[in-house]
Amino acid sequence: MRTQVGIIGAGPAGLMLSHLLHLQGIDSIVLENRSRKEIEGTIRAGVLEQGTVELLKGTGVGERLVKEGSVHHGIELQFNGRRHRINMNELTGGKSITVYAQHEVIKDLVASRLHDGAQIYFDVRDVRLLDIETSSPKIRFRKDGVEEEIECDFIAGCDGYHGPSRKSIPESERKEFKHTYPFGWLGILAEAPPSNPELIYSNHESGFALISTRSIDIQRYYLQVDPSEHIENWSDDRIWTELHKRVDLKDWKLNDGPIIQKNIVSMRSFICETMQYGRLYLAGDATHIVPPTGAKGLNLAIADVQVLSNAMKKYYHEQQTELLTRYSEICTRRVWKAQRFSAWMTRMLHRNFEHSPFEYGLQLAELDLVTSSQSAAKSLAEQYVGLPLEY
Ligand code: RFL
Ligand code: PHB
Repeated sequence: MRTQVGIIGAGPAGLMLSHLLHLQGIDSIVLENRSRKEIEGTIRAGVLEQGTVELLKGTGVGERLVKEGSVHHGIELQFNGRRHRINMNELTGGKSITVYAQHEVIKDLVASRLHDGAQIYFDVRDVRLLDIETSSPKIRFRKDGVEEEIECDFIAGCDGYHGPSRKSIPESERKEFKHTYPFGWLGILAEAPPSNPELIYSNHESGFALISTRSIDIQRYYLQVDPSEHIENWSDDRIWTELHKRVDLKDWKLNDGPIIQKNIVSMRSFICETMQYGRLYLAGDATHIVPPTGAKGLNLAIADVQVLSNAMKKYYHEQQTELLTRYSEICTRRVWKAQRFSAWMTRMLHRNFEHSPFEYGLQLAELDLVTSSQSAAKSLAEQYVGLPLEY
């Protein structure tokens, strides 16, 4: 087989890249080791930045997002038993975020790609990258027990943190930065009506809680737990008791209902520099992980492939290699800023049980500042709705 761009991974990064390249008349093949059903059913992100929404709408994959997504003009921060609204819309000159589940974005992208005749191979095995330092890199894999090979001009490694792409770059050529947080998130989906028109990020003495939504009858809630916790230790009753304790106010109670999904994720930051080597370009979680408190992971993945598809367009249509050469440099600037924001939000909102009362006092003062100073709130709002794509 031959294509222009071989894409490993059908997550938001890989599918969106394939879609953007198609719109530029550039051919790609996508390889995914899970089934279509699995990728369309994995529960993850919910918050889309303004720029991500505009890109999805502007490239013809935003129809359902417009109908079913929920546009939010603000978020609420809760601490010391009081709630404070950050009016993002006003603070950013009219910007907003949209709550629309990641697996719905995946469904929309897969449907659009298949409609446009794309080649997506699901359930592939044993994906290997070869000759990435040459001008004709190759991807070998097995499909239904048969060994296959794709020859291409470029490989895009969009295969998440555990995929093989990043590891194909010699260790001596990549610098990796890692940080682990002493926090985990227990996430649930519950059958209940929305509790609040906007997201609530709550800092409580017993730990952080986040109130998000999915639809008029499904809600998404998160609780800070120890990262070594096991989900079996969390009965539905225990989850509801803890959620109510961390978010209820005198005159406001969280809506609860049957829990239809629950799991625990740990939290870390990771950056791989470089994001490119030879003819291999990395994008999304394959090259950076952020803690979910800033809601940036999927948005960064989309920003990466926007830069990459533009660089490839310049290469194929104008024979210019400058943007391709600068891909890693352009993306890592944005990635570091998103890391900074996500780490800051994480530290400000979670309860660190190793902290002294003095450190906890500083944390509450930070929340007080962000919710009382317009310039501090503006900085949060600008980053939450998404910094502009600069290059
Ligand atoms: P993905 O989504 O991990 O996709 C990678 C794909 O590659 C496949 N793959 C392989 N394919 C072929 N061969 C191999 N050997 C392969 N190995 C792996 C995988 O099966 C998969 O389909 O990475 P991508 O595309 O870079 O997208 C990144 C996002 O998924 C991620 O950053 C977000 O989910 C992070 N995130 C959030 N991001 C936001 O922007 N806003 C949010 O509100 C938000 N909330 C969240 C989140 C992540 C969370 N978890 C579960 C960590 C909330 C949570 C709880
Ligand atoms: C979600 O709705 O899943 C969500 C919302 C905000 C975050 C992370 C996840 O910061």
